[in-house]
Amino acid sequence: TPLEETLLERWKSLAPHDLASTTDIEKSIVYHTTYTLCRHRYNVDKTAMYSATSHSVRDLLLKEWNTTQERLHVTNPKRCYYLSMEFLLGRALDNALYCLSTKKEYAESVKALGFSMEDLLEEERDAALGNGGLGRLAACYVDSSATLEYPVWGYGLRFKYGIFKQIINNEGYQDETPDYWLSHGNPWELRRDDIKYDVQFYGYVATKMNDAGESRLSWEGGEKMYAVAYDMPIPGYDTKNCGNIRLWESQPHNLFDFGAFNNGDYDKAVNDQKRANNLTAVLYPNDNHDSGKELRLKQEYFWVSASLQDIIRRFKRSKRPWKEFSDQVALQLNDTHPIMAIAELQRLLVDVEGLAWDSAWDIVTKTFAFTNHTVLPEALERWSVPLMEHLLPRHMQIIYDINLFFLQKVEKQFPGDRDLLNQVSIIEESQPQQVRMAYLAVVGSHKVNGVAALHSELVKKDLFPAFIKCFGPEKFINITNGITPRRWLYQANPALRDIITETLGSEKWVTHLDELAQLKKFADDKAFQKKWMDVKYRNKQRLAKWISTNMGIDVSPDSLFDIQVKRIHEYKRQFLNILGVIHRYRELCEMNDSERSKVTPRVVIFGGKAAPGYFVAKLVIKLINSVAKVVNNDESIGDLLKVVFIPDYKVSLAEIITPASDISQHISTAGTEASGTSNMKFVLNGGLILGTVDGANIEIRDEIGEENIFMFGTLADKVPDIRHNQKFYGVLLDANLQAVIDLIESGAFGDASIFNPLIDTLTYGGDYYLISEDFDGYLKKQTEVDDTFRDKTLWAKKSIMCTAGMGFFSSDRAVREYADKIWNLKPIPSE
Ligand code: B1H
Repeated sequence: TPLEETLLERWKSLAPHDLASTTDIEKSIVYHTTYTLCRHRYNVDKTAMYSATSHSVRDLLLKEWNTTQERLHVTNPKRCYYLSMEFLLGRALDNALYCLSTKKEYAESVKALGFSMEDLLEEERDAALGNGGLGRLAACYVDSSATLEYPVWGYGLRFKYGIFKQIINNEGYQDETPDYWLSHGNPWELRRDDIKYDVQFYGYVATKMNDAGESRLSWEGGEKMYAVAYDMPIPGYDTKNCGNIRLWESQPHNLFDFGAFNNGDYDKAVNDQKRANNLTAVLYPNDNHDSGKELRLKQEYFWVSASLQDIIRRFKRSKRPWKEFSDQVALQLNDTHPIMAIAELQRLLVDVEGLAWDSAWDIVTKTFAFTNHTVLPEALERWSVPLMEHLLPRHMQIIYDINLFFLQKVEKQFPGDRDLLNQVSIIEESQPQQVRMAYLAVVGSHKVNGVAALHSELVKKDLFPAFIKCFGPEKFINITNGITPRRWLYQANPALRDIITETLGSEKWVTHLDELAQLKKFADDKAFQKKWMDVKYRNKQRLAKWISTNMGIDVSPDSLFDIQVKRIHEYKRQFLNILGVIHRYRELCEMNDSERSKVTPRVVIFGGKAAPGYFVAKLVIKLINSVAKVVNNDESIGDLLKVVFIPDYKVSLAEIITPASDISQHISTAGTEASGTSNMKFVLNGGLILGTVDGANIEIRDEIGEENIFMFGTLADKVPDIRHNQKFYGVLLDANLQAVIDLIESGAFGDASIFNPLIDTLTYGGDYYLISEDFDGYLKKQTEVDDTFRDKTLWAKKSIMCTAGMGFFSSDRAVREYADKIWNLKPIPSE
């Protein structure tokens, strides 16, 4: 019940704004140490200090969070909800300090209390609730939405364990340990005990009479769990607007099953509890791969059910008629994972709210839009019909009906075209039948988008060709990914940030990234080039120091830093990279001193996790580490070649690694990497790219100029024919590649038999990722990289032109495109 008007005034006059202010930071930190953490001043360590400081900063954020919610409550605008299984946020403190423009003040206060801000920042655990690019993209989009003052909320799951921690063991293999990121508490989340919904599983469908005496289908019985909300405030940069991510945690419904207990079945009583606690315990660690596990489907439904209940409750408060739902709500489906939301909204509208099927379906299709992030067949979710019937019986019926009505429409439009009906059916006629989730998304959404220009073409051509016939091409659009310049330049690269601001005369570029284009004027300026390359050098020193401290390997910042950090996957071709390294090592071994003196010294840096069950990917990690061991200990090679595999690659490490690259590699087989976003981060930080004609590499080339990027490899439209021919005629390995394989097989990097399964991927049944086909082009480009790097002036110019051309790749631009082309959403200014 809302408070009366006079009481509201009293509440307002008592609002404790003085406690959440920057006037007395030290006091606020000591207050939180004493009353939030209950720590005595004799007992304050770095961890406690980090926590107290974060709570103090959180107060500032919550003030903005509250006024933002009040503003939205009063204006009641259309809102967008971004449904994403993953949010790969990384650390929050540094970002919040910058967004609130109070880093300097906090650093001074922390110092006055006897600590260093740098130390405290290192205390924070990454929020690693994601696998890779897809989860990090969601994090960049909520940053931009908050900054641009769009009323956008993210909805996801509060996993107790994020992506596993990667350890490289003594033999050079990947081991996994759980990431219990909440072990020291999490000051950045707020548990909302009052925001709690029932979520149902299993059971059966019954026919029931509603109040109007009509018969309705109803989902009965089964098992219930609670979803409890946790909010994470998302600061906007240079605005008083504050966004939000709402994450659901599963909880037992009946805290204790007294019935079972009284019957003496203590195990059963505890069982429900255990099951509920398990549901949101762990993030599935597969990138670009569908696990097909029942628990995963349960997680997906749990999350979308709770989110929709929350969204509908908010909508109902506005007292608007249902037909206005899509004027108030836009729902963006981040890949196939939340697609059950389509069937769930239809169920809630028809079964629970009593709408007619057609009116409900009209609302559903006007509300949802779907982003596809991959064309790899193994990543596209399909759920078996028997599993779905068991877990979500009513949804299965609804999906059948959605399919039936859709196919009837297609039949009317194209009478007698049975092939077409088979091609677009949501149900795949296999044994057992499968629900094609991506097809359900296409049928249930008003827009479908890919994430880079080439990818969006492939989505139309390869994934959904038959749907173009049914819906027309306008439904399928492209919105090229973007990254937030706040985290990926402003925060990660302070030295570059400062010379950009100094040169451009203002910080406008931080929210208007196109302003970077003005740097082009200085690309030939010798003094500016020197400043620019000095910054790069310092960033390389910072990374070299990290590597030396944490891995005991010494690398020289004078070498060319060549970096490939991303999930380990065959399609991303880290294998090609390490085979190239072995080729380089072979050549070095054969050179005399005079030849060696002309070589560009290189440090080849790898990083990334392999899914725990992905055998071949894990073998690539082993090969990299075996090669590193030999090369790094070959004294005759010295600094000419070093190989480093940085363990446990994550957002906070990316912030140190990205600014330190001379070259980074984005070398996926053409047509496989939907977009890539680390490519954008490296180029934004003045790093050059060695890449294939794939994903967003293509648009980066178009923006920065083809003279500033090293590109090679087979084009996407040639790939299918080459694969086809290989199947028939076999693979004739490139001669240099054969020599590299021979070296591995000679035992130069340890027991060669271990690597057989890896080497087999090049020959048996074809070289699916075209490593042999692209090997020669790759080596030639690498030579060009070496030669170009020796021309310091030319390299400096290219590096400046890289950063200068990256305006387009801001996530601000991407989010604006979503708002204009899909969500029909307007910003709600905070002032
Ligand atoms: C991307 C995924 C993905 N595409 C399934 N697809 C997953 C698929 O847990 N699962 O089941 C997890 C992740 N991730 C990436 O999305 C693309 O590979 C990148 O190219 C792209 O840049 C990124 C963001 O669009």
